[in-house]
Amino acid sequence: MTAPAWPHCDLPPSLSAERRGEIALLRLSRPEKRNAMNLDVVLGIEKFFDFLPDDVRAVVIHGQGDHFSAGLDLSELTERNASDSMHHSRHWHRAFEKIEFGRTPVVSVLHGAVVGGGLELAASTHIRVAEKSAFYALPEGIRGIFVGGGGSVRISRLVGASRMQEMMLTGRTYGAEEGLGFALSHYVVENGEGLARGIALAERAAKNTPMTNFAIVQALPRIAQADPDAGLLMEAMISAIASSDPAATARLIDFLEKRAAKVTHN
Ligand code: 1HE
Repeated sequence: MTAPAWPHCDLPPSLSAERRGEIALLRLSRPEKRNAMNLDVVLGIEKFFDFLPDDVRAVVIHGQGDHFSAGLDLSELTERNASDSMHHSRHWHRAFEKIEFGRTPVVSVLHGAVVGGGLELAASTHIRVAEKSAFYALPEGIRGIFVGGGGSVRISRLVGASRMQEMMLTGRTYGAEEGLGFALSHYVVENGEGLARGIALAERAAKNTPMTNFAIVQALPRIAQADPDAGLLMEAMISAIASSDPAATARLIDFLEKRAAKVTHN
């Protein structure tokens, strides 16, 4: 049975989407090509985030079939000149920026190959849940190309430029568990359990106030990249705005009057 069409915008057949309460699920649906991303997919991702309904509070991205994504659809590359390739890369940048700096937290659920542009997509999400089958690689070096979906900014930020060089120079793969060591994986779960965990985490993040999530998604990465003086000033301003939100006051009173959950560690 095919999922009903996403009513908020037209998506290409290689993408499908559905609602689960406050959460929207976006699925890469091109398993016969291992969810390799052609321009249709990239533009579809951008459109999905452009037309995300206001009442969606978090998004989960996952992949159909045995792999999250084999990256760039390499069949598109053979006919492009340098100028086409540059503009093509800028499409990827725009689409993934909508994820990284959008209105909601975005969770990616990873399994099988998370390679090349697939890893660039995952790196633009805020929380990464990896099933044990997931493996990370940047085969661009082997293919005679370079990252073009924001990887040199986002992946190098996660793993460090040195490790990224090593991955690209040698084609080395890292597994889900190894990815925990450098934030490619935030969670590792059994095979087949990623989507449920990803949805649970998205639902958890969706319970934060919209203002706090805005600060975490929009402000925090910019503060982290700013010079420390400007960063601390931005932090003070965002912190003041977030804590003056009536929703924050209500939560603080709930805690002080013993109605809110304590922080627990199990
Ligand atoms: C593809 C692609 C693709 C599979 N573009 N068609 N990415 C890569 O270098 C990874 C290339 N793919 C692989 O290494 C393997 O396909 C996988 C490890 C991901 C999966 O292996 P497997 O055995 O399950 O599948 P398969 O038999 O290799 O592939 C099934 C089909 O998908 C086959 O097509 P078919 O017509 O023969 O059935 C493959 O050709 C096709 N396919 N991957 C096009 N990537 C913004 S810049 C980003 C730069 C990059 O992402 S570079 C990394 C590219």
